[in-house]
Amino acid sequence: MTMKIVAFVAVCILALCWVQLASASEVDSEVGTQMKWSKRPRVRVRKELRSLTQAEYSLLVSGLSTMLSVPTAQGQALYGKQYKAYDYFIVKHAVSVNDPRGDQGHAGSNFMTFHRAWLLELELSLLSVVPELRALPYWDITLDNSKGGRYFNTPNYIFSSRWAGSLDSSAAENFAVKDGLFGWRQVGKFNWEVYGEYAPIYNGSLTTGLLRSPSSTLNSTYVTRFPVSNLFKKNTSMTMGDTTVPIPADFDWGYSAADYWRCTDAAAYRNWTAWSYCLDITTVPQELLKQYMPPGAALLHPGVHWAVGSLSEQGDMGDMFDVATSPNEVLLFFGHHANIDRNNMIWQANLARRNPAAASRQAMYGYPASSADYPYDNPGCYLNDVVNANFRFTDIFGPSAVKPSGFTHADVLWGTRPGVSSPYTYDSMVRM
Ligand SMILES: *[C@@H]1O[C@H](CO)[C@@H](O)[C@H](O)[C@H]1NC(C)=O
Ligand SMILES: *[C@@H]1O[C@H](CO)[C@@H](O)[C@H](O)[C@H]1NC(C)=O
Ligand SMILES: *[C@@H]1O[C@H](CO)[C@@H](O)[C@H](O)[C@H]1NC(C)=O
Ligand SMILES: *[C@@H]1O[C@H](CO)[C@@H](O)[C@H](O)[C@H]1NC(C)=O
Ligand SMILES: [Cu+2]
Repeated sequence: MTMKIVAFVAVCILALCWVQLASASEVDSEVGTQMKWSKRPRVRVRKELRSLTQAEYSLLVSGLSTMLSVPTAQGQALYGKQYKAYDYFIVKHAVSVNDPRGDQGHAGSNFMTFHRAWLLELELSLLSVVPELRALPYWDITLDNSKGGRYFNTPNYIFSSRWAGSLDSSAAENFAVKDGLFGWRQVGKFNWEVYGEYAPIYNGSLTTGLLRSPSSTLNSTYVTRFPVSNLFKKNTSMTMGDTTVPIPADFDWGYSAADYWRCTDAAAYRNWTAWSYCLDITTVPQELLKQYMPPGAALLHPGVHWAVGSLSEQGDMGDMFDVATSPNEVLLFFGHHANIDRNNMIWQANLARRNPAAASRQAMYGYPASSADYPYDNPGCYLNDVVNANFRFTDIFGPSAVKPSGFTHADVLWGTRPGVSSPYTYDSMVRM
C-alpha cells in the first residue's frame, strides 16, 4: 500500500503534474519558443546513454532488469499501474507489425507517432520502478561512428561490455549476444495466458513459439546478431513495396552528425511525411522518395536494424533485423528509436519556428488527415485514427489522463508539441 502511494506520487511529480502546469500556461502561447521551453519545470530531459551519471546507469540497469523479470501483475502491485513488463512491449510492437490492415507502426506517417507512444509507455513503466532516473535515455549512433565518433572503440563504445555488447558473434555459439548489459539474454516464448487476446494477430513464431516474427525459423533462444558482412554478401539493397534502399556494409556506414542534422531542416522537409522520407523506408513510391533521399544514402532508421541484426547464411533474420520483435535488442531498440524521436522533435520545433501555423491543431505538422490528403498510408494510420487500435495506448500521459478508447495520432502529436505540451524533451534541445 505504502509502495503504491510512493509510486503514484513519483509518477505525478515526473509527468502528470507538469502536464497540468503546461496546459495552464498554454493560454498565452501560440507556439513555444526554445527559451520558454527550457525554463519549464518538470519536463523529463532525455539524455544520451553515455551522459548518464554512474548512479543513473545503475538505475537504468536495475529498472530494465526488473521489467525483464517481473510480470505485469506483480509489478503493478509493487510500482503502480504504469508498470508493464518488458514482454508487453515486445508483443505490442509485434501486434502493430502484423495487423491485418497493414503495419500500424512502420513504413508510413504512423512510424514516429506509434514509436513516440511506445517510448512514452516504456518510459513511464521504467520510471515507476526507478523514478530517480527521471527520463528514458537515447542512443546517438553518430557518437560511435567508425570515422571519428567520440566513443568508437573506447570503453564507452556502444558495442562494448558496458553497453550493448560486442558485434562480433560466433558461429560456434549460434551468433548469440554474449556480453554487454543483456549478454546471454534469452528470447521469451509467446505467453498465451497473458496475451491470448492478441493471438489472432500475433502469437509468436509459428515454428518455435518464440517472440519473433510468425515466419521466423530462428531456433536459438538467445538474442542473435549475425555478421554484418553477410548482408553485403547477400545483397546491397532492399526493396519494400516500391522503394529500394541500399543496405549498409558496416554497422554505421559512416553515418555522421551531418547526416543526422540534415533531417531536422524544416526548410528542406516541410511536412510530416517529407521528414519521414529523410530517414525511414516508407510505402511511398520510389519516384517521390527520390526527391527527398540523397542518392545511395542508407537510412537512419532501418539501417541500424539491418546492420546490427543482419542475416544468417540461410537468410534468417538476426533479432534487430526482425521488424516485429526488434525490441528484443533492449538497449539498442529504445535507444535508437528515442534518437529518431529526438530528430523528429527538433524538426518539429524548427518547423514551428519557421511557420507557426504548421504546428496548429489544423495543420498538425502536415500529418496526413486522410487518404485524400495522402494515399500511401495504411488504413488505421491517419491523423484521427487510434494508434495501433488492436493494442491501444491508453495511459501514455500518466494516470490522470487515461483514455480507454486509445490515443489517436492527433492526440499523440498534440500532447507532445515540443516546448508547448510535451512532458519530455532531449538534452540537446535544452542546450539549443
Ligand atoms: C496465430 O497467428 C497466426 C498468424 O501469425 C494466425 O494465422 C493464427 O490464427 C493464430 N492462432 C490463433 C490460435 O489465434
Ligand atoms: C535450428 O536451425 C538450424 C538452421 O536452420 C538447423 O540447422 C538446426 O537443425 C535447427 N535445430 C533444431 C534443434 O531445430
Ligand atoms: C536483392 O535485391 C533485389 C533488389 O532489391 C531483389 O529484387 C532481390 O530479390 C534481392 N536478392 C536476394 C538474394 O535477397
Ligand atoms: C508533403 O509534402 C510533399 C512535398 O511537397 C507532398 O508531395 C505531400 O503531398 C505533402 N503531404 C501532405 C499530407 O500534405
Ligand atoms: Cu518499430
